[in-house]
Amino acid sequence: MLTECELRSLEEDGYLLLPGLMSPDLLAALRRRIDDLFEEEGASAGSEFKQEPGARRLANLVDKGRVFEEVIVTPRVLAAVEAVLGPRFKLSSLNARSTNPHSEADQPLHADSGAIADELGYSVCNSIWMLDDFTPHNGATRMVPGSHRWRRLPDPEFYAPHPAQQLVLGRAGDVVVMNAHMWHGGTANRTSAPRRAMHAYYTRFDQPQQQYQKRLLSAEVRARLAPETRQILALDDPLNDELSATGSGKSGFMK
Ligand SMILES: O=C(O)CCC(=O)C(=O)O
Repeated sequence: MLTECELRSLEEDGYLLLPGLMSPDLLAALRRRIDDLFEEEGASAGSEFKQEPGARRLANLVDKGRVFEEVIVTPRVLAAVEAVLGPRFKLSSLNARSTNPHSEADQPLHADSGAIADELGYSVCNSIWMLDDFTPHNGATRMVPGSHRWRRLPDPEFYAPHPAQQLVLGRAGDVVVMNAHMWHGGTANRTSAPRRAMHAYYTRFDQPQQQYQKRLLSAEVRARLAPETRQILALDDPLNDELSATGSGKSGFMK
């Protein structure tokens, strides 16, 4: 499913760009649903998780449209996540983030959930679904290749450019899978249009979900899910219930 070269990028750099992973129809459906949700949710958008100055966010997306149930089980993405986390993992959260036009600040460099690799290895892996082109000026994500192997977190005030950082550019429809221990962060959007992305975030079986899916999903959505989708959401997993009922909700940098 992944080539040697793709696996090596993930292992050594900590990220892998999957160009054109979304079909034009999927891209259009995701944009449409996400724009509608921003409109419907207004000032409360993102409040199930966290809100962020300079960007609009949506949280708990699996509960908000059938199209999202499909994306969380995309085979190429799951193969890359498995290469990072090993065979036992689950969705941690599905969010959208749209960097505002003329936003002023970069996000600080961070590792997602403030996680550090432990004796079992890596525990967090994210995928960034580009719903707009990521250009040098509109808030593309910066990444510090190889930093997932350093096993430490950046200073929480690391807003300055890191000497080794790369701006990850791509076209709408591309997906980047990243080892989320790798230091990264969104950058300021210096254009007049928003830069939209969706984040499908996965975690190892022994960690809490960032958003406890069993509690957040409506009965109607839960009733229609395919077995594979239930599994990736850890809906029938007593260990996840124990871990996530109290322990979820952590961001890499937002309070
Ligand atoms: O949307 C992006 O460019 C990255 C965002 C990110 O790293 C985060 O919100 O934790």
